[in-house]
Amino acid sequence: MSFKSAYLQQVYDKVVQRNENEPEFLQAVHEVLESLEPVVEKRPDLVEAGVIERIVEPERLIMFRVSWVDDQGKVQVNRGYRVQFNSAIGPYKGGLRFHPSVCASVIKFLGFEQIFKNSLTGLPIGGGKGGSDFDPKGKSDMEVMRFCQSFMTELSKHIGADTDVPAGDIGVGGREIGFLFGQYKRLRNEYTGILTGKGIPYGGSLVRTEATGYGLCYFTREMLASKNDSFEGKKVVISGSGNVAIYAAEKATAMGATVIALSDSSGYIHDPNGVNLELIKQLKEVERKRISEYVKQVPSATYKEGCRGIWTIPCDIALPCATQNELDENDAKILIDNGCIAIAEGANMPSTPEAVAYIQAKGVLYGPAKAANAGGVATSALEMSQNSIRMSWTFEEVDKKLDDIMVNIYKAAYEASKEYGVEGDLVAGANIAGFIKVAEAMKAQGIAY
Ligand code: NDP
Ligand code: 2IT
Repeated sequence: MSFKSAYLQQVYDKVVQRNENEPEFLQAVHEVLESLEPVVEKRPDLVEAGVIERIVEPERLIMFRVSWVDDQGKVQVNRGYRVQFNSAIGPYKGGLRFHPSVCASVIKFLGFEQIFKNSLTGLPIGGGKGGSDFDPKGKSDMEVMRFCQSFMTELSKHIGADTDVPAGDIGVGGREIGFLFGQYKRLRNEYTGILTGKGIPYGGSLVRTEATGYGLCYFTREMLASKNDSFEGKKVVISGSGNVAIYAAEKATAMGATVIALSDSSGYIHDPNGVNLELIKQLKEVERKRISEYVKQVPSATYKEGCRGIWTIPCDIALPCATQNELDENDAKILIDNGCIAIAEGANMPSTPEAVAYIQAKGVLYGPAKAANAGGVATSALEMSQNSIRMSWTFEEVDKKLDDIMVNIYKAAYEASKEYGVEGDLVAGANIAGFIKVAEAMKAQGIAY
């Protein structure tokens, strides 16, 4: 865990001291600081402006009580969070995650990653993230509504269309965004683009639902094209079966691949004929059922308990789209031994640092999350633009913009890796390209944040 630069070591040691019980946050910071070694050499002006010390400390972390009443009339209490990490290049922007594992460390790692991801999109959005340890699983629609209303009652004091614009993430989809938006409007009597991922009838953008998964495939297409290859005829394994996984599967299929496996936190399905996506959407998006239900309707497919086993299925391309640290070094070894040629991340930080090092050492194509999954937030920024001008663009227009943005992110990450002497290392390239823009803005704006 040591850095070549004594300066970076000192910055990191201080981050550890301040945040010692936050492993996910430290993991995310360590990865970015490692990438910044050549920047420290080349840009003493940024070091002098203290940009690196400042960027690892959130501008603000809000933590609040969310109390609500369940269907039995019993009072429940959850904890809510919003980290407003960096506003150098635009209003804080990033999703809300509702999952029992949510804690300050998880929210801070996600918010920190979001700074660089949002910068890479080329759009004017800063870094933020939020959520709660509330578990929407098994809750009725009315319970979810009451929770969302209570959550927004506090959150509304801290956000705004030009200040901080949340969206969805794990456990927060169209239903939750609708309840959150309704409550904001009720409290403020204001109809503004305060959230993204809204329904189409009330200010949402076409393609936002599909954007992260589609964008991931556009990015992966660029990686494959660098080796004169494509999705055509490839076998693809995708973890998760939520928003990102479903639309990654849809686009990979449209590009000529066969998606043979999907999972949830209980287990995974293997369908060598290619998963039936209409059925998956019905089970997951409409009925909110477990993925194990799939094999009841497709007897030729198999289901196995435990989500990690999905990486033992031989495939050409693996797209982790569930959660952090879901793919470790051993999983990476199995994938690569079985012939996998490309791994691109739909989830945030799904691969452990050891897995990333192994994949890169083997020369397998690797698309890091910050770059590969930036299509969701990029399309959120397009939703903000449409809300501001009170217009809506067609599906084709937004999809074309998304595709262009993903191509540009690939180029920016590749070019930065070349310029800083690590050609082809997209982890370093994405971190550096994302960092430089934010750092220049922080330097220009003076030292108070
Ligand atoms: P969803 O809630 O729609 O789906 C999450 C999926 O991941 C579900 O299949 C869920 O299974 C599985 N999952 C969640 N937690 C775990 C866990 N601890 N272990 C195993 N499986 C788990 O979320 P999204 O699809 O929106 O998000 C997936 C990932 O993509 C996250 O890392 C998110 O941060 C990232 N992301 C999302 C974007 C978006 O626009 N939505 C944009 C960029 C990144 P189960 O139902 O059993 O919990
Ligand atoms: O991790 C992410 O980029 C998201 N969950 C999407 C954030 C957004 O504001 O659309």
